[in-house]
Amino acid sequence: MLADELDRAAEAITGASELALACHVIPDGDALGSLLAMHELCRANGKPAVASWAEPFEVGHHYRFLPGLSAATKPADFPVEPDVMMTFDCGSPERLGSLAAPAAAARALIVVDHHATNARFGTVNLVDPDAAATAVLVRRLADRLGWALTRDAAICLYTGLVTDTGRFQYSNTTPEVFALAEELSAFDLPIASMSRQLFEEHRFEYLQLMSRCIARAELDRDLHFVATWVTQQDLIDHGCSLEETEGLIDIVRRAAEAEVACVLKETDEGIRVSLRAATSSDVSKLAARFGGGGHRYAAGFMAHGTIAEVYTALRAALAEDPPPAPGQ
Ligand SMILES: [Mn+2]
Repeated sequence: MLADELDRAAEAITGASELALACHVIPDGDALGSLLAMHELCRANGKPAVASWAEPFEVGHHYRFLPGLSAATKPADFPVEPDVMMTFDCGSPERLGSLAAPAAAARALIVVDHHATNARFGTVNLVDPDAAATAVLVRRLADRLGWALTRDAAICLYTGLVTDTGRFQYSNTTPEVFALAEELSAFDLPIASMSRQLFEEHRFEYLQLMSRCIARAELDRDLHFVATWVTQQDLIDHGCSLEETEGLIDIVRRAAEAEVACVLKETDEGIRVSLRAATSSDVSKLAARFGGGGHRYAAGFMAHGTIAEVYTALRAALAEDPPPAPGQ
């Protein structure tokens, strides 16, 4: 069935006069990497294409080295009624932000994604929850199109692969992941500098903000739940952007006593909640109870109210179905 969808996607791409490419809001490494890889492959193969994501039209500090960023189109200049549109790493139309409107208006919509909770909102749904990253699906699609990879595309795809597998550490790190990593690494990728920029480098101001957030983190030993939060005042006090705090959850989730980890962030649109499961819990189900989604081990949602209100509601939901101790 996925082979059929690959055929249909390739057919739609081949027949398109222009492709309108988009990924989810506040793009992560896989969303940006998949989007920019496809844009680069379109360029290399003479297919007119535009690439964008909804406001805030910015990229996190960790992704600024990605080739092709400067060729992205502002969301305001994105086609209103695209002929063929493609979305990357996007589980639902809402995750497209303001680009949900062109997605709804497009003649054909190719959804390329690996979220199990994907709403299959395309006319073609290239959705494989077993794929470690959307980047894996972009590679398969390029193969089906007969499009050879370029070094810039390889850098973008590797970024998607290495970020969504947590540097080849999560359980989604399959033989296919290593096979693709091997193929991509043959393009003389700057592995060491990419690793530092993607995972290690932070501004000193962020390290200090992180220390404040870690200091206030709360561990509920009965619920096996650890949580902290970031307020807008924290960002002002430390001169940090919200995007910069993306990796905070990866520090919080290291608490050995916790099965579920959480970071709540105050944004202009509401409270953004990130969830992680350590071992056997499925946080995508928890996120879905609040209208969100994601993967078994990594999920999230947006909520109205204050941090305290959302935190209380989340704890109440967890108490109804308490997660086991980690490792059980
Ligand atoms: Mn992804």
